[in-house]
Amino acid sequence: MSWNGIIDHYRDLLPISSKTPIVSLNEGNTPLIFSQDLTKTIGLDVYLKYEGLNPTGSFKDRGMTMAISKAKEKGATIVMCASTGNTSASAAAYAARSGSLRCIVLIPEGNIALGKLAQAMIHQAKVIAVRGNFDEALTLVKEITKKYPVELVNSINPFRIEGQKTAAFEICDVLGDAPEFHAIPVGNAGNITAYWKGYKEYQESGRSKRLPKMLGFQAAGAAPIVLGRVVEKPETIATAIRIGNPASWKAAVAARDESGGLIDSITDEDIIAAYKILAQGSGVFVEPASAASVAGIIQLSKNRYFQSHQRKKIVCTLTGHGLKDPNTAIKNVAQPLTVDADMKSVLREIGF
Ligand code: AN7
Repeated sequence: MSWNGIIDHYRDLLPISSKTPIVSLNEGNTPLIFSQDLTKTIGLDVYLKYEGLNPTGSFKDRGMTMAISKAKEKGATIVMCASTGNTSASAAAYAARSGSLRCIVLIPEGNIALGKLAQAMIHQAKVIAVRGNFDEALTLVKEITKKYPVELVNSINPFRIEGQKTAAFEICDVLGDAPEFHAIPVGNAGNITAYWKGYKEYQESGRSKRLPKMLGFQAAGAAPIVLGRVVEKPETIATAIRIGNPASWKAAVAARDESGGLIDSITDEDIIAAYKILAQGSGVFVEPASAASVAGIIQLSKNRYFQSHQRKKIVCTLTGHGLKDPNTAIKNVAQPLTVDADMKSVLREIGF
């Protein structure tokens, strides 16, 4: 059976009608990869939901197919978002795919990964770098889209959440039920909101029985939900989640509390350690923000949080592909050596 994207597959659980023009790049249906390496470390069965394998390399595509389809249905001509990079890459691609929508993106100057910038540009979005951070850019976008005929496609757009909840459906479909725990990075907090909505709806519709405890992780320098206050100058190496005032703050807290989970913070050091553990122990290359979910569960495991839950299932969402941010990868590993083009020199380097 061919896969034609999340709207086609989960149509009956999405606010879509026969009149909605579907704009899709066949997103979704991403692999759920069992990690032997992390299962050994954590003591739970660890599965990785590799969202970096979506068409533009991040989970945003699930939300964007919905937001762009609904914008087109409404007759919009321009869409706009603020972005730490992945939303802009996805919006730009889906706007191009729509064949009619113009796309405008505001990014924080100097703080978006190279691959994401390249994507927004090649898809011909109007890219505007602001001298400020994501939160300031989002405030501008909210004001502009309120006053002008421009459709907002950040995750405060409810159709984004609708699309993104399908990742939870896919996990239940593969595992036969929801896992006991779900770990996820938290930035603007749309995705944790979407997963929780998805898990609840699948249970209500009788397609799954269990509800997972939601475990959200923010970077220590950008952890407003953990601190309980806005962070004016968020800082982290994980630029995707360099956000100090998340739009879906309340919904994330509700997901945490209703599920009996938690939202915690991890240091940049631990994020980079988990980033390498994923690449080197599981063979999965993600961008730094995505490693937050794995860094988080390693930390919880060290604190014996999972002690009485041996062999239960935990799913970690890996939100974006490692190729988005090649600079961070190269900076954090040993550089390749250059040798003369002769057998002796090469063999010496291999250790023969
Ligand atoms: C790789 O692109 O906010 O908590 O503007 O790109 O739903 O915001 C990106 C967020 C995690 C956090 N991992 O998700 C944007 C943007 C990656 C991300 C998050 C983002 P939310």
